[in-house]
Amino acid sequence: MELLSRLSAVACILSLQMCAAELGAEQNSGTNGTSLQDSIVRDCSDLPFGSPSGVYLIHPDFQTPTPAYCDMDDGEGWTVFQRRADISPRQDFYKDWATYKWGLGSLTGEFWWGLHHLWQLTSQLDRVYELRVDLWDFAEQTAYATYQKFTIASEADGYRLHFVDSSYAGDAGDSLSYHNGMKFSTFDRDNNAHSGNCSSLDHGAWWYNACQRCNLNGVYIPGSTEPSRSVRWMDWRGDYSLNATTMKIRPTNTL
Ligand SMILES: [Ca+2]
Repeated sequence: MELLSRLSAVACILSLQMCAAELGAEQNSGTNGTSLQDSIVRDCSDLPFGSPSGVYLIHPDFQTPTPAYCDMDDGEGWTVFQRRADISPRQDFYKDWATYKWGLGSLTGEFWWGLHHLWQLTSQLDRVYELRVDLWDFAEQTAYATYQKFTIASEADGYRLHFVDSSYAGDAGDSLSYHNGMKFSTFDRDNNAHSGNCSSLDHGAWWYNACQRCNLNGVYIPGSTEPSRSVRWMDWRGDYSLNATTMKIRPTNTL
């Protein structure tokens, strides 16, 4: 029963039909104890093992079908919420609060998924998320960083970033802990600790403090002479504008 429902859910996703209610009715009429909650694909980890990477409809709030890019390459089902890459024409990431709330770019290219969706997904009480950041430079070197119990607060709290202190692991260096506990800032919403607006100063949108050790939504400018504005991760390459980045989450089920 559960397998059939899962397969049905995937069929719904692949045909981009909104059939969550139908699946829920089917599940609720069953006798195997599963619930609507179990049948909904909330994040990419709910997709069947072996699903290919790509764009799927997920339901971060259990009901609203929301397109998301799922990285299935390691079989873990990562929900990707940010990607920078060497793609032309360039996606402009210097956008306002409303744009960062709902997302920008193309899910198959460069994009920001949306703070609203991130808040919905990470505010679930029964799932905790690991954040993974992957970085690429122009010499084909890569590095990564992970953080545990990643959450984004509500819009009323400025989509504040939080993860467990000292939970950094990886080989990229810890450039994100400086931003832990900060609200998100855009050029039209100064939520940072600097006297000016870090978003305007560093030409990006981020959980700026005063101001940053990483700026992954900065300006894509290889060889930049304006390092603070570039797509950088200070503790890996310093003042260096990166070739590519991704940010993604998966539930770890360790409350
Ligand atoms: Ca400020």
